[in-house]
Amino acid sequence: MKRKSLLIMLALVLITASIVTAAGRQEAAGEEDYKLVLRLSHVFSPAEQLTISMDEVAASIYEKTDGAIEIQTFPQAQLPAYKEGVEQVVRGADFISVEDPSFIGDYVPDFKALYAPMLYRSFDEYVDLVQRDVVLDMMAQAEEQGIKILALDYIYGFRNLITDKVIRTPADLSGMRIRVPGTRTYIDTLTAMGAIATPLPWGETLSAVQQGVVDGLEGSEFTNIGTRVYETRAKNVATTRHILGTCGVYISTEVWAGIPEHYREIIQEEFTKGAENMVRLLSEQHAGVVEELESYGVKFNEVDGDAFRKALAPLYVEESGMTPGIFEKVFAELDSMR
Ligand code: X3X
Repeated sequence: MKRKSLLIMLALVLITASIVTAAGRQEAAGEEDYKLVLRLSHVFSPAEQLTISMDEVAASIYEKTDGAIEIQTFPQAQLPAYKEGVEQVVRGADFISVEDPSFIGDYVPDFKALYAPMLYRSFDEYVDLVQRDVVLDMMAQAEEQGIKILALDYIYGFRNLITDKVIRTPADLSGMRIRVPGTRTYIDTLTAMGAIATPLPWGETLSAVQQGVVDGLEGSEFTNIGTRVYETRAKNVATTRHILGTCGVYISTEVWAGIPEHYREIIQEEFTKGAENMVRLLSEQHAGVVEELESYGVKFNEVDGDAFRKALAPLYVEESGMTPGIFEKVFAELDSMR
């Protein structure tokens, strides 16, 4: 009897082992056959580091997955971008949207606290903050809305005012039409700063400046040099540093879940490395870019920072849908770094 029981147990072990092996082989076979093409959309120009970084990350992912994950990159809003790009993600398209976190604010209002004006003194503070629980909680909320966030720190520089007129105080902005991207964060920020916030897609911006449709725009030195804003009549930069320009990388949670786990690990790792590289590069390049802009006749003008901070203070109030105390939590984390 004992011998018979042992034989039955041995048979069961062998059957289980063969099932597991077959499943493993099937999964491996599945991965061998697995192929996914993702279209990645953003608004940046070919000469901007964001564009270069996205192309490098896509190439690295393609190589490390032996071609299983092909990310086709589309700069300059060739595909749906801004709000429409994020909508593609939420709809579950095979699509990656690269926009600043204010565009996620429509789905998770707390992101308006992350991307609020005059919060950060350095790139490093923001990079540190997005790894802390207060932001990880925001990212979890985004996943509940169908948005998997692969990165938040593709920083392209502090946004300053870029105008034909010299600006030093909020009063100097009175009556001035300043182009902004089309989210409440930008509109509310430039309005509080004293301007007439004028939403336009980037593709219409420089012609609007040249034709006098707007009196200026705002953007970083990397925006200025990469899109040749310095060739327009907007030669005065008011160093407000009112918003830290940064992009996130967003993919549908449904699409993400369908990708085999070890490909997901490669994708996540490469986007993380890409952001680290871009922050390092821009930190190294900033002084040289300022010098180059000055050689093109761009003037950098100091501003009354206290006056602008006072003008922006009313914006640090929770809107409907925001977590109670979210601004206090963000301020507390930043204070802990200083
Ligand atoms: O959503 C990504 C950016 O925040 C959009 O900023 P925008 O529309 O001022 O474009 C920045 C330029 O550098 C694009 O070339």
